[in-house]
Amino acid sequence: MALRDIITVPDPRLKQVSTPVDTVDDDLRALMDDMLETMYAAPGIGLAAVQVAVPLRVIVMDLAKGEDAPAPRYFVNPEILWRSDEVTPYEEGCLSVPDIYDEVERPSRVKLRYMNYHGETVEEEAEGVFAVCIQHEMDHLEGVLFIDYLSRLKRSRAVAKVKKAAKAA
Ligand code: K1U
Ligand code: ZN
Repeated sequence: MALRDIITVPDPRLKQVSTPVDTVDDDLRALMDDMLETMYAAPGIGLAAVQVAVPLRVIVMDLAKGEDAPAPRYFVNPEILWRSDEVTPYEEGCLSVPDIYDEVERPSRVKLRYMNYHGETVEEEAEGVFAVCIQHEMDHLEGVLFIDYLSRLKRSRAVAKVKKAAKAA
């Protein structure tokens, strides 16, 4: 396993639309292992492959809290089959927009279909932080960032802040 670099705004690679995966094979599992290690090290609760500059439709996530045992999850070619009309606000962050947090409203519940680490097709419903995180990560697959939901002023301030911090580092 290896740590990968997480790309940050305004890197144009974050705007790419990611490509579907053909087969869940050992090469893809190696990518997912690297992504999970990179996400834990950041630290974060989710990561899309495009954030490590691999534009494939792959997401990793772990929503285990504090002292709980790790609970890694893998989503290959995820699709949203259904969204609730009800929406919930949540203060989101993003490893590609470090140290910026703001509220985004999204459907409270979604029904998903995806392939897991073993290439098996799974359907399940997500709610709470799981629903927030999977929708945030699936936006990455379309080249959309949570700051794209904010005002133009807030978005440009966020990008400027990340650029300034990167230059200083
Ligand atoms: O960059 C990403 O897509 C990961 C992002 C996921 C996310 C967080 C909050 C709402 C929606 C999506 C993060 O993990 S940001 C870091 C974070 O939330 C966190 C870090 C350490 C402990 C707990 C949370
Ligand atoms: Zn993100």
